[in-house]
Amino acid sequence: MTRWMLPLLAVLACKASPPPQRPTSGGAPIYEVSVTEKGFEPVRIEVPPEREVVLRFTRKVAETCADAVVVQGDPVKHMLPQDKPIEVRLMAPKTGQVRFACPMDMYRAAIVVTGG
Ligand SMILES: [Cu+2]
Repeated sequence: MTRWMLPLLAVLACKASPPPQRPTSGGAPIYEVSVTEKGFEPVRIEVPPEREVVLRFTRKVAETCADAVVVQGDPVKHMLPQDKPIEVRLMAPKTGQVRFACPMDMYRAAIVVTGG
């Protein structure tokens, strides 16, 4: 290593930025949702208005009828294989909530718009 490289390395080291508060996927905040024996956890996820968000579902139990998730306004039934995170992208409305549930509509949860 030559002498002139040392200041350059110092500059590069300083450019390391702190990690974001919440992990993002293409700029959209990611919210973790687990599927347990109780169903979806958490059942209420507060999100900012009019913003694309990502729900990352991880099914942690083998025996559950929530082996898929249906999101209000989304015609696709998203299969949830065990222990494999599945990301579902959706748009938060201006106000109110977007519900999601197992295909039988037994386990229910929702993203709820708060603040601004
Ligand atoms: Cu169900």
